[in-house]
Amino acid sequence: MARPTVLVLNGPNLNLLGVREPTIYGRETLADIEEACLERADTLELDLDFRQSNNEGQLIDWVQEARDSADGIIINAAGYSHTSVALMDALAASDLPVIEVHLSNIHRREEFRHHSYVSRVARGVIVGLGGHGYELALDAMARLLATES
Ligand code: CA2
Repeated sequence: MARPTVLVLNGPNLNLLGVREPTIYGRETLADIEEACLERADTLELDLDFRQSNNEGQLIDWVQEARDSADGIIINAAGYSHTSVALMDALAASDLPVIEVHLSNIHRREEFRHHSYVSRVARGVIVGLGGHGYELALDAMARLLATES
């Protein structure tokens, strides 16, 4: 039987992880997080499609395509979490389970980060646990897919 596919989307500036601002986001790079996710996904018998873009339209295109190519979406939309109604609409239209991840605890930070449009369409939200949050999201997604399909 085919393994379920989970699309992991990363938004703007996350390509800079580990390179700039280590005091907020730590020293782990996005490539490190991808590697840990690949390992975790393999243990969970999931296929992983891990991507990053700085472009809102590109993220929306990938969410639209996921309807036919993925079984669930894990997303750290970065700055677009707080601004993008369009990305929220695309996630809602995908009809796929969505789990939102943030490396930092957005609720301990500036007021403008406390609201996320993505949260409104997410089944669950994991914040403040760094790269480990992505692995926890994969665990949760595996359980959702196993119990709901
Ligand atoms: O905590 C998170 O994961 C965020 O999604 C990260 C976003 C921020 O806008 C959200 O409020 C919370 C920022 C991603 C940019 O990451 C950088 C990494 C290194 C250097 C500069 C930015």
